Order: sequence, then structure tokens, then C-alpha cells
Amino acid sequence: MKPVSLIQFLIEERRAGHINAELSLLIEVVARACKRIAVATGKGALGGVLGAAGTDNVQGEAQKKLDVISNEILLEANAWGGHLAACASEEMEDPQPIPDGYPKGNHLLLFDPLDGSSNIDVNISVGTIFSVLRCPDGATEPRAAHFLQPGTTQLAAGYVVYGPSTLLVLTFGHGTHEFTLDREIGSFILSRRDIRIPEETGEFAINMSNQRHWEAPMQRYIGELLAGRDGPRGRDFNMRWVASMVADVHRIVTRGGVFFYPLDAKIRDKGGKLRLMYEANPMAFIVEQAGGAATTGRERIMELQPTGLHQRVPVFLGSKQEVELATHYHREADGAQG
Ligand code: FBP
Repeated sequence: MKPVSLIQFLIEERRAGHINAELSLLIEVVARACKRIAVATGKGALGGVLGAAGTDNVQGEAQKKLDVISNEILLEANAWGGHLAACASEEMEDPQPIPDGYPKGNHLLLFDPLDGSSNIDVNISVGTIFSVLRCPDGATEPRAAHFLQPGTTQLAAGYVVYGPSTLLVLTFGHGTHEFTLDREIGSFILSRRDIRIPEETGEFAINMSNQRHWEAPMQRYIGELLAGRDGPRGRDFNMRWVASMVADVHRIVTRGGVFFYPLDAKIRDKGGKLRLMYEANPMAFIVEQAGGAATTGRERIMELQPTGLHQRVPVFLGSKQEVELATHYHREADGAQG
């Protein structure tokens, strides 16, 4: 089969009427920026990019040098790209307007410039996660409120994994597709079209060290998985936890599985660990378009009405059967139907 480059694929999507020219060019700009981040992460200690930046982000988390570098690469690339009205990042409190003197576009971009920060210095896969929204009409200087749109309004979502190979996984709402970076020619090449996540799985991902803090329905659900064939599920389940959401989700997009970052007593007051706008919503769109499911344990993530740019939510996503069962246990415990 003749290799299909990302550019060719985007032209196909435009001809199919799935995207317009501006969105297509925006994705090209984001993909190009991620190629630069791949080079930076690949340099590691030789590039002096490992370790702490000595600053904290809006969430009060210590920033890694590569968090800051990746954020700057994405901001700079999208400032002059001409396809955005503004962008928002995990690393910045407020949205970043497009500098005067640069053409503005009709889209809003949200991103987690480098997901899996705790794994950077130990050479484990990290990634970039992004989500694209339409800029509301008349919003010439977009504020945070203009970004607070439900996940169902996303025009595009994607992630890039910086691992043994660099992979871009993308959706425009017409299936989920994977591209592999051909480092020799510097182009993303289509490696899997219309990905399907198996509805059934024997593999789960969760940070088990938080078990004592989980709600009762989560204790019950995971307890049954751990009981395996001797328990009510009647079969064994295996566990994986990379602690880089992009890597854990990519494993699920590749061979199935289920991922949980549930609410627990430690993070209850924050509403969860993972961020709705630039982690949960884009991953939910990608997973649902590949035949999986994504809930908070109670509600469909993409139907949530956001209340804050850096809002955190519980995340259950992956193979449909397991997401639906774990969600059923939570709703049942709440006395709700379904
Ligand atoms: P950031 O690295 O972007 O802050 O993301 C949060 C994250 O690292 C996810 O990638 C991952 O799934 C989770 O936190 C790991 O949490 P924990 O350290 O509790 O296992």
C-alpha cells in the first residue's frame, strides 16, 4: 500500500467535508510543533533538558524543564500560524491571546504540552495532548469562559506519544487514526486507519497505591478484577500502570484495556486528578471514536458542562464493557438507575 502522509490524509478529510482548510492547517502546525518536541525530548541529558525548571505551574506543580520548553514550542508555532483566536495550556493560568500583528483564526486550542511529567527524567514515554474548539462568534479577545464548551463540541482531538517511535493519534469525529513519524523524511505517515478498541478486555490500568482512598464501588469493581477466575468475574485480569496517561491510553487504543483515575479521599476536594479540558475531553473523543467509552464513573465525560479551564474530573475510559460495568457499580451505589 502506498504510504499516506498526514498532509494527504488532511486533504482527504477536507474533500470528504469532515474539516475545513483552516482546521487542516492548524493540525499541520500542531504536528510540526510536536516534531520539535520529539527532538527536544529525544536529546535528554545531552540537550540539558532533564530535571526541574525551578518554577511551579498554575496547579502548584513543580514544572520540569521540558514542560516549559514544550509549552513554548506550541505557543510560538501557533502564534504565527494564523489559525487560532487563542490557546490555553496546562502550564498557564489564563488563555494566551494571539499577539497583535499576527493574523487570527476561528479556532481555540487547548493542550497539555507534556503529559506524564513524572516520567521525563526516567526515559519513559511522555506525550502531548490537544483539543480544538470553535471560537464563539464575536469573541475577538477570547477569555477562559469562551473555552468552557462541552467535549461534544470538539472539532478535533489528538495526542502524540514520544516513545520508541513518535506516534500521532487523531480524530475529527470520523473515526480515530494513527500516524507514525518517519524520522528519515520527517513526516507523519498513516499507520492505522479507523482504529477499533475491543469492547471486552482482560487488562486494567489504575494507580493501586491509592486503593485505600477509593470509594466503595471502586473497591468492589477492582476487588472483583483482582479475584480473577476464583471471583464473580470468573476470569483473570492483568494490570498495567505507566503513570503517563498518553502511554496508558495508547496501549488501550492499540490492544484494548480500561484506564481509571477515580475520585478518592485524597483528591475529592479537587474533583479528581486529571484535567477535563486538555486531558479527559480529548482522550474521551479519541476513545469514543474508536468504539470505546469514557465516563467520570457517573456521567459521560464529553457531556459535562465545563466550569473552569483547569477543572479536574474522575476518568474511566477504554473498552466499553468494563467502563460500563464500573460506571454501573457507581450509579447503583448512588441509588441512580443504569
Ligand atoms: P501531567 O504529567 O500532565 O501533570 O499528567 C498527570 C499524570 O502524569 C498523567 O499522565 C498520569 O496518568 C497520572 O498523572 C499519573 O498519576 P500518579 O502519579 O498518581 O500515578
